[in-house]
Amino acid sequence: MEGEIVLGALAPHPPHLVYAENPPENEPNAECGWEGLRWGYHRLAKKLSTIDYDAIVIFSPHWQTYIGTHFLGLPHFESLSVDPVFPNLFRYSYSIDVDVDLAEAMAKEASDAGMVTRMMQNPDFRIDYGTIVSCHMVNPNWSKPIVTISSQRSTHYYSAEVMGEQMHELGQACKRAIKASGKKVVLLSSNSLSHRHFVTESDVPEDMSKEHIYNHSQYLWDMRMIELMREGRTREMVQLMPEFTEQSIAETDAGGLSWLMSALDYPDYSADVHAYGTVIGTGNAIVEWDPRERATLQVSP
Ligand code: 2X7
Ligand code: FE2
Repeated sequence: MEGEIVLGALAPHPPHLVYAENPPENEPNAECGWEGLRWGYHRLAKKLSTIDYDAIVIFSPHWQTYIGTHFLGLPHFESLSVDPVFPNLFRYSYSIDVDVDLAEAMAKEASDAGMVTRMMQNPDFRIDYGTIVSCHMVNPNWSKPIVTISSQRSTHYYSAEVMGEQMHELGQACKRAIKASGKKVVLLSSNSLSHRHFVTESDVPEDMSKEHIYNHSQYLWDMRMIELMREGRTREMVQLMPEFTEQSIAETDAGGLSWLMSALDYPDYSADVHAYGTVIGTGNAIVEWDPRERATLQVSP
């Protein structure tokens, strides 16, 4: 049977969200915090628990590779992940299974299409916190294998336009590999939207009286992008991506959201926004695309 993408989501990764959840894997403890975003994630996780799927494929800005796109390429990784900027919030013991067959198939498909790819086969490789935070929030019991795809930094070597073109090709390649695999796959783009942030932390990190968007123009940009998602105008959203990325220093610079839109064939159905909220001034949206919506649109008169 042909494989399929059963769900796609924008799944941001501020470590603050895991910190505020207080799971046993994370050492530091919080009193509370960022409830709007966390409850949004709970809704997405609940939806996911009702869906039959084999693996999660996640694109992370915090695994930066400098020559080509890399894929996790060993069946298991286990270690302690400490956030380099927030070691006070995130010291997470992980034990992660990888769908290596799927990873290899995606790498081959991308490489056949002319992209530079590589499998990560160093057993001591430390999984990035973007992968861990987003995967924890959508599936806290880690019941499914994952594949992480790295960000190859074209935005900074070349331009946001070049990154957009490469992510279009990578998304299409991943989609072809998933179809050929016969598997049901969930795709996550792990990134914030606008990304200017405060440079000092309050004494109590979860003090929500200090949390707000960094500036109004960032907020307007985030709302513009979310509006296009909600209206199913994702081709326009992708066209705006270079300007958005530059003007709000967005984490879309890594390419994940463009990759996701391409893999989903640029949804023209409405996205479900589970939450929008700020973390140290950055804009974060938890957004779901359910491809069954497209099928519904096609059969309706
Ligand atoms: O990596 C991040 C991020 N993208 C947003 C907010 C806070 C911390 O880390
Ligand atoms: Fe980040």
